Parts: sequence; structure tokens; C-alpha cells
Amino acid sequence: MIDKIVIANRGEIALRVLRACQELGIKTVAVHSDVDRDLKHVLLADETVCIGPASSLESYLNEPALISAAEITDATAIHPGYGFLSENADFAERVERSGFIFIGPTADTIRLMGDKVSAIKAMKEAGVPCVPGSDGPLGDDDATNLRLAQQIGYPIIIKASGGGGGRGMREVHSEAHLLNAIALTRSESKTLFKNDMIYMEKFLEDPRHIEFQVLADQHGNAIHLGERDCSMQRRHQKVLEEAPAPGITPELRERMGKICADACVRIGYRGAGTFEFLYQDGEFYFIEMNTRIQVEHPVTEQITDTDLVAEQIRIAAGEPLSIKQEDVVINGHAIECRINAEDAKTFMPSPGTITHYHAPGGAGIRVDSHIYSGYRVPPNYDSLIAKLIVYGKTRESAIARMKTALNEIGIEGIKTNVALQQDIIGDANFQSGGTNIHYLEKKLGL
Ligand code: MV4
Repeated sequence: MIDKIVIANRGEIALRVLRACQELGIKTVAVHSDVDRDLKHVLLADETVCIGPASSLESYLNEPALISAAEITDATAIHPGYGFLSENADFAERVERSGFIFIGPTADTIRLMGDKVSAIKAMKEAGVPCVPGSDGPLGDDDATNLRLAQQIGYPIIIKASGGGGGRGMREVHSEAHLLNAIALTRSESKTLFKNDMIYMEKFLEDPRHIEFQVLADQHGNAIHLGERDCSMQRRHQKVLEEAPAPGITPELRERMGKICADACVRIGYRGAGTFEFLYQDGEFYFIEMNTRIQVEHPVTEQITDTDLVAEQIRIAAGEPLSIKQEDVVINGHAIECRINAEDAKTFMPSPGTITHYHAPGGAGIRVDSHIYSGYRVPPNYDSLIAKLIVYGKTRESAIARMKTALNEIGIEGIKTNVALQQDIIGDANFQSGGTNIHYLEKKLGL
């Protein structure tokens, strides 16, 4: 039913989507900016369309150019990947109104989840445990807000409803700072998100970031594929992810996974999705839902032996899920290290030409990357150049394989974070498992 897909993205995820299309016998259209003619997926695609200059705003975010590319190639569907327009409800609407299938949830669902106050309300009503908080937007009455914070108990956090991923939040540790923090977060929110809606939650001081992967079709079926631990992060940028999350028992996984899958049915969710939770003292607290395929999806694929991108495409085509919940068996352990073109000390992007590239290999090693010897990393986009994913029967064997793979990978000509990843993999606390969201920044002395 879907015979040609426009891949509205670049880099490793565009290549990942292209591979899924090829395996499904679907024709591919690679759209690319002026500086991306030499991307690996562009060289492999059935058709290519240049959609604009290097600047993302004029290319990968250029909605009319993307729709035109679908029109002139007579494509059926558009896959947005992650980032760029993947969680833009207006774009999803525009795609569908132009007669194409948007590979993702409906525009209404994207809009619901993009607004954190409405997302939390929907999830709470669907039985998902949320952080104790304001249960809706904060009003303008100081006395009411002071009373609310006192009831929740300090420390609390003020968040912008239009925010997410770490933007537009402010911790408040005592009553004296509350009203000022509300005013500042509200005004920031207005500037950043053109939306002054804010809300309040209990601030969790040392949580882990654990997220559940779900798939839901258009026939009322929804399943979960277990969880990922994404706590190893710096400044809201994930550095290393793993699945399953250390210390989560099969019973807790099934209980939380079922809550997520049931919530999908309740809200009429469709496609791949991720429920983000904070996990502290044995309890899960929902914070956000992502309506896209995520960077770290491969660790789930490795331990469940599934193809999440192929499932996204099948769902978009109106087919039922190819897997039932009983068929989802979690086997072994997977770890992903994000390899970035960046300076080791400043973490600033470090674009340039990769003069030599040697990929690691061997049993249980997967490399999702568009790079090759001679490839030039442009300065215009994010600095992720490869995802090194390892699988092992146990967490210990996965760690051992990652050590080998990190030692084996060779990327010359540009700076990378390979040494940082080696430092993390060799870290005694990481090896013990279950480090929280603050661990890496503390280790790095930030
Ligand atoms: C929180 C929190 C503590 N308590 N909410 C940051 C990103 C956004 N998705 C939500 N975030 C947080 N929300 C409450 N009630 C701490 C964070 C947080 C965080 C969460 C996940 C991964 C990394 C993080 C880094 C700093 C803060």
C-alpha cells in the first residue's frame, strides 16, 4: 500500500529508514541540502531531490520543499526520522492534507503530547503514574501558587508546558524564591515557545531516566517492548543508553509496560512512541511522551529482535502489528554509545573531513552510521556521526564487547568523543549499573 517513501531527514537515521524501506521492497526518495549530496543514503536512494541550502531552516525544515519533493516523485508517504519536523503537528497535518501519509501519530496526538500540561492530564486519566504536581496550568494568583507548592513540598520545579527535553524549567528550593521563579519561567516560556502556560511538579533530586518503547496500530492493538535506561547524559544530551534498565525486575517491567500499552489504546495512539519516566526509590513518574522514533531505538531492537522502523511503516500503511505482546521476549542486554564529532574538552562540534574510518565488527556489534573514509562532516547539523550498539547475553558481556568495539573503531581527521565513551564504559559505578541523571556531569566535574 505504501510503495514510495520520502525520507525527510539526514545522516544515520535517514540511512536507517532507507534500509528498512529496501527490506520491505519500498522505493526511496532521499531529500538533501546543498552540502549533503554525498550522504551515504543519498547515494543509495532510488531518487534524490535537493530541497535547499545548508541551513536547516531552508532545507530539512522547509515544509513546502518537502511536500513538493513528495509530489514530484509521486511518493505515498513521508518518514520524518527524529529531530527536524518529526514532532511538528502542523507539518504532520500539512502532509496528510496534501494527500500523503505521515509516518507517525496523528497531528492531534502530536499536538496533545507537545503540550506537556495536556499530555500529563491525558496520561493521568489513562492510569499512568505522574509526578505529584499542579495537575494543570498555574494561574496568576500568588497565594494559590504558594499554597500549592507548600502542599507538594519543596523542592519543586516549574516547567513550561511548551517545553520539554530540558528547555524552560526552573528548580525552586524554598518558598522565598517561588513567585520570582514562576514569573521568570512564564516570561521565558512566552519568548521561547510563544506560550505562557507553566506547571509545577515535585522536584525529584536523584532520579534515573527510564523510558518505555511502545507500538500501536490503527486497529486498537498496542504493545510495549520494555524499557531503556538513558540516565547517562550531559546537558540534556544523552551519551550512552542501554536496555533493559539495570535493576528493573520482569514483574515491574510487565506492570509498567502494560500501563503504557493500555494508555496507548485509551488515547488512540498510533505508531512508535516512547513514555519517558523519572525513576526514583522504586517508583516511576511519567514526565513526557515522544511521538517519534528515537535515536536510541536500536538497543530495544537488539534485545527484542524487532525492526521498529519497519513496524512504523507497516502501521502507517494500515497493517496490523506484526508482533503480539506474547511474542515480545526480552533477551540479553544492549548498549549504545553515541559517537559525536566534538571536542573532548569543550564538547563543541568539531566538523571536518574524516580522512580514515575503520568500523568495528564481530559478533554482537552493530554500527548505525552514515560515515565513510573521505566523508566531510558539515558544520550545519548535529554532531552525531555514529551509533555503536553492542549486544551480549549479559550486561557484563555487552560491556566487554563495547570495550573491544571502542578500542577497534578508528575515526581520523576529526575530533570525537570516543575517549569519553571509553572512560564511561570503564567506570566502576557505570559497571555496577543504575547511575542517575546527574552522574556523568558530576564525574566530569560540571
Ligand atoms: C524533572 C526532574 C526532576 N523532577 N522533573 C529534564 C528534561 C525534561 N524531559 C524533564 N527533565 C527533568 N524533569 C521533576 N519533577 C529532572 C529533570 C532532568 C532530567 C530528566 C531526564 C534526563 C536528564 C535530566 C537532566 C536534568 C534534569
